[in-house]
Amino acid sequence: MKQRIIEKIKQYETIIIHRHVRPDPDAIGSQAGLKELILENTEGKTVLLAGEDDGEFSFLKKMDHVKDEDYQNALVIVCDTANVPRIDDQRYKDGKTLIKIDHHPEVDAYGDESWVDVEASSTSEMICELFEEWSKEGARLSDEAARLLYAGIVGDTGRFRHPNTTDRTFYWAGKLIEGRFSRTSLYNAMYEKSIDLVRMEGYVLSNVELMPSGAAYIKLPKDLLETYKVDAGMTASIVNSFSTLKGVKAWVFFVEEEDEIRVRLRSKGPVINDLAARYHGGGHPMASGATAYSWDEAERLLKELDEICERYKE
Ligand SMILES: [Mn+2]
Repeated sequence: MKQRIIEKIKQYETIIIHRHVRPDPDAIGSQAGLKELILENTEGKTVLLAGEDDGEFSFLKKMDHVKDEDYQNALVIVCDTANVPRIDDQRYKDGKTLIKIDHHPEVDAYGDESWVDVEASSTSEMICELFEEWSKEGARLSDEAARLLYAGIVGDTGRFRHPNTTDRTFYWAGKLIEGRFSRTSLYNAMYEKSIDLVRMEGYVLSNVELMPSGAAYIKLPKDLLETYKVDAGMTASIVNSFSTLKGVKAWVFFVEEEDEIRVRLRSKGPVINDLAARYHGGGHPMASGATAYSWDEAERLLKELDEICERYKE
């Protein structure tokens, strides 16, 4: 599969790389890291990054302006996205050939070629594996590619703490830090928080509820977010703020938006992506997202999470 993907990359003059909406460091890291890898090892290709520019992680890479006509005869590669509606920029289907590269459990099987590896910590780690295959023909990895892929791995493993971290992950982390980039600046940029968000985190820590089952939750209604001058998207960076709470097995953030409640689920044992899937979402077994359309629906989800934690045996 890796060889087939490399062959496709060599065949096409224009390559457009997509990733999921509301990108995280792995989405941008794998997308932009792949672009760097291609540019470093080929000549005369146009490689474009599609998707909306994201304020939070734009220090990783700015997106390109992709025109409709760019898709004619283009190879399109989608990174880190299990389901088609979550692909940022739905023109992904307008190219000549489509390739999926992802580490999430498969939701939509799309693409003329599809490489899904749920054992990989991150899509960025998969791009490292693609590089390894390509390096048999002498391919090289630039410092910038190393910085981007390292950011993706760090992001998806929660700085090598999550159980998706394997010996392969550490192997690649070791290889990537041979690149010349400042890990200190990268960490600072990835994890810095505004004073508003720090105060919001203070609220979360003071108001988290821990149920006897080991399920924990926090509700962040719209007016509260307004008081703290924090928007729903920003709460992603504080979702692990009480992960070290003694007795917690799985937890949920309910973040109210205009006409829906965004649900961020995390776990230290019980599998929660089936639950997320029942509430218009999905994701990894230990980290998922969902949507509730009312506080009643949010309550039902919480009750199910409570039962899942109750049943869970280590
Ligand atoms: Mn990922």
